[in-house]
Amino acid sequence: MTNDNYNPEVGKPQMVLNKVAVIEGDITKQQVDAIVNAANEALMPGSGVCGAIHRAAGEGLWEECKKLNGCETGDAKITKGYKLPAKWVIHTVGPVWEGGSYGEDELLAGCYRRCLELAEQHNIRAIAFPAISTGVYAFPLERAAKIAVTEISSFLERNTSVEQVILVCFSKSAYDCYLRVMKEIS
Ligand code: AR6
Repeated sequence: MTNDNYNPEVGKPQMVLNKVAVIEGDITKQQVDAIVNAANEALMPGSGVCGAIHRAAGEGLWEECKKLNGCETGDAKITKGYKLPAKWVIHTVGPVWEGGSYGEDELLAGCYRRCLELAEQHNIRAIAFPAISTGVYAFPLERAAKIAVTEISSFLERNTSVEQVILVCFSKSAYDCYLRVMKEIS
């Protein structure tokens, strides 16, 4: 029997979203191959998640970051994880929120894409992301979460090397927001 309504694309977002988990927690504690750092263009130890990652990784991380010549907004660079449980840290620089008309959405999408490209190049199977730009850089959380989930699922649709993506939320409200967005998009 043929089904004229058959569409192989239906269900695909749901399938790739099975590889995405949302948790509330501290990214520095994640037992994954790589964690993503919401960094600054100088790749200096800062506050927020960046400060926590540098503290947990130890001096070696900052020594390696110094040699990388910084990182542009929307781009990403990779280092070792030093004392972290994760083998790698992927440093990406999210945009500073300036109202939304300065290419912030596309820059943030670029962060997720570049991190996942680096993950693919380094055979990273499990990767954890914080909510890039949503702290000091003040990107609205729900808008950022939609961009994160959209970019991650479109990457997972065309790439099978990354098997697990963990979205690490640092508060219950961020966790609830991500879950809402995941439901909307799936
Ligand atoms: N684990 C997971 N998420 C965390 C953690 C943690 N340990 N700590 C904070 N968050 P932010 P940005 C969340 O400010 O907005 C730094 O100084 C936090 O609740 O760390 O991209 C850098 O050096 C928020 O939702 O990064 C840059 O200068 C999210 O991580 C600048 O801040 C991102 O908040 C980057 O700002």
